[in-house]
Amino acid sequence: MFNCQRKMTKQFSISKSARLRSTPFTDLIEEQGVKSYTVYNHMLLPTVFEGIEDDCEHLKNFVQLWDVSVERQIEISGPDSSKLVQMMTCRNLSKAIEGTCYYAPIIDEKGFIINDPLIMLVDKNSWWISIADSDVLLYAKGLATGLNLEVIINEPNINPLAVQGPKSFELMEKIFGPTILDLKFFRFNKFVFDGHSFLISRSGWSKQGGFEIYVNDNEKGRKLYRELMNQGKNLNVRAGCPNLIERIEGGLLSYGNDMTIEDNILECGLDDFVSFSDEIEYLAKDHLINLASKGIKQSLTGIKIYSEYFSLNHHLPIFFDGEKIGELRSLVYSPKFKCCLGITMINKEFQSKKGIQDLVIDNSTYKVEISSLPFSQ
Ligand code: THG
Repeated sequence: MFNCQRKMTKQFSISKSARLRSTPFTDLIEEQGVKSYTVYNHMLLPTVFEGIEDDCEHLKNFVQLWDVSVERQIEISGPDSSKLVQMMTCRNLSKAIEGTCYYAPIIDEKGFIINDPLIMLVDKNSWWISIADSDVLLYAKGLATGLNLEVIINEPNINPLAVQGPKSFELMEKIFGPTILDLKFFRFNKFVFDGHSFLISRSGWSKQGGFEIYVNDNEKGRKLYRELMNQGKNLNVRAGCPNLIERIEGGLLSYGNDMTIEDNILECGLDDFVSFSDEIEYLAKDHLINLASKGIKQSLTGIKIYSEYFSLNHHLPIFFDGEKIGELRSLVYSPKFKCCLGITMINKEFQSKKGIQDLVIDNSTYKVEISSLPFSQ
C-alpha cells in the first residue's frame, strides 16, 4: 500500500577512541561491511549491514552473527550478592537456579526503570546482570556501599556473540555438536570449542530463535567467529545486528528508547516481572504496592500508523482532539505490515478506543490504530 521512502539525511562518521569502546570483533565486522553504528554502554553496536529491510529479510530466513559485546555483564559475587541483586529488581529471584536466564527489570527506590537486563546465577553466590544501555555497575556499587553489603562488583571482559535466525540451530550444531540442540529457551550451559569452554544461552534480541555465546577470551572468540562464518557458508550466514524492523514487529522493548528512567515500571507493561511476594525485599516494594493500588493512567502500547516512513530521533508528543495523549517513542516502516509500527506511551482512556483514529504527530495528521505487542496482522 505504501512505499518505504526514506528521506536521505546527511551521513556523518563516528570518531573512535578508547572512551567509545571497540570490541574484539570490530575489525572482523568491518571486513563484513558494517555501514552504521550506534553507541550502547559506551561501546560500538552495529545497526546496519546491507540495509535494515534487507538485513531483516535475511534474519527471518537464514542465520546471522551479531557482535553484541555491548551487552555487558555486571558480575556481582560474594556472600551478600543475592541480597544485592534482589534489592535492585522487582522480579522474584528467591528461587533462581543456575542454568536459567531471568528477564528482570532493575528499578530505583520509587519504581522508575533503570535497566531491563537478563539476570543469571552463574555460580554459587555469583550473578551476571546482562545489561541494556545504562550504568548499572555504578548503581550496584552505590547501593552496596550504602547498605554495607559484602560483595565484589565488576565488569569482566566478556563480549557476547549472538547467533540468530532459523538456521542458527543447524550452524551451532556443526560447531558444538548435537547437545546444543537440547538447550531450551532462556537456559544456559557450557559448551566446548577448540578446547575452550564457552557459556552459551538460548536467547537473543530477536524473535527468530538463536543463541548467545558469552566470549571470555578474545582470541578464542575471534577463532570461533571465523569458524561460524566458514561453517555457515552453505547456510547463507551473514554478519548482522539487532534489527529495528524485526524487534519492533516482535515487540521487544529497547531501554532508552521505549522506556527511560522517567517511566514507572507499572507503566511499562512488564507486570509479569513485578512481584509483591513476602519472600523478597527490594528497594521500591512498599512504594510500588501503594502505586499499584491506585492504578496506572498510561502504559506502553503498539500503534499502527497508516503512513509512509517518517523519521524519529527523539520522543514525539501525540495529540488527539487537540489534547496531548502520549508520546511516540520508537518507529519503523514494516514491509510485512505495509505501514509504520510505533511503540508509544499512551493514556489508558485513549487506549480503550476501538478502530482507526486521527492523531497529530509532529504537526501532521495520521490514521492510527492501537495494537497490542507483539504486532499481529
Ligand atoms: N540478551 C542478553 N543481554 C541483553 C539482551 C539480550 N541485554 C540487553 C537487552 N537485551 C536486555 N533486554 C531484553 C529484552 C527482551 C528480551 C531479552 C533482553 C527477551 N524477551 C523475550 C520476549 O519478549 O519475547 C522473553 C521474555 C520472557 O518471557 O522472559 O528475550 O537479548 N544476554
